[in-house]
Amino acid sequence: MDVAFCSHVDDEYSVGLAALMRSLRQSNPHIAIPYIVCYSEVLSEASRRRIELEYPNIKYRTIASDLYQKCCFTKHRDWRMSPAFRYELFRVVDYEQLIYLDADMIIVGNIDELLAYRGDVAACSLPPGEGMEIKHLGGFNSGVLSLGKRVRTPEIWRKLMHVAEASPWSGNQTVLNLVLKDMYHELPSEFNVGSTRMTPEKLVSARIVHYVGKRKPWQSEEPFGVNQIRLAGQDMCDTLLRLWKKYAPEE
Ligand SMILES: [Mn+2]
Repeated sequence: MDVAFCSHVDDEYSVGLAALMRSLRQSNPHIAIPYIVCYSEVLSEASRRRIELEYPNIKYRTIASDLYQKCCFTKHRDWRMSPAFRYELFRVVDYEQLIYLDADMIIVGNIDELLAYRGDVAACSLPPGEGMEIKHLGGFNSGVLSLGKRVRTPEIWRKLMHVAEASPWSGNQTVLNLVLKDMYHELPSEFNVGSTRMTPEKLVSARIVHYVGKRKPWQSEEPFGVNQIRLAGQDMCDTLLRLWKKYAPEE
């Protein structure tokens, strides 16, 4: 099977990726395809050990961060890793299909359907009202992306960079949508269920839970932001934190 997973991490997000990998192995023990872990500049030995304990087939790749210096973003969020690094996916030419997963996710159900997809772009659609600049246009959430070989080309990469450098955007999701929205295949929503509008019903049917927002579950001093707590409720946030901790790496 010429398919690989891919995530982008720094030393902090490696904690999220370790939990994601553990949840992947527990919910889908039959899956051991290559996992490309991308980082910019350095990834510590401790981070490497943390993820290598959780997944058997890791391949490291450095991000050519210099290429993305001219991409700027609005200040609504303090991005630790540049969101522009996501465009680097379009410079990975190996593998027929590349499945990108945000490191702030937990896999709780079978994902064979996601692995079986072959085509240009597959993603879950954005819930109505979400998506910052594209909230009135609709589009896809860029946290889970299956990208075929035909879209990982210098032409598409240049198109993304052209849009990315033209204006300060809220994140990469807007840019990816502006370039790729017309060709995307919609995955069932269970493959990327955002934490902010989580309900008990959605959680039961979810295959992938996405801890969206500024705060992350491994940031123990404040694992959820006020917006998340207001929208999902304190009880649901407690449930989501317990779920994440089931897969958290031992520190
Ligand atoms: Mn995310």
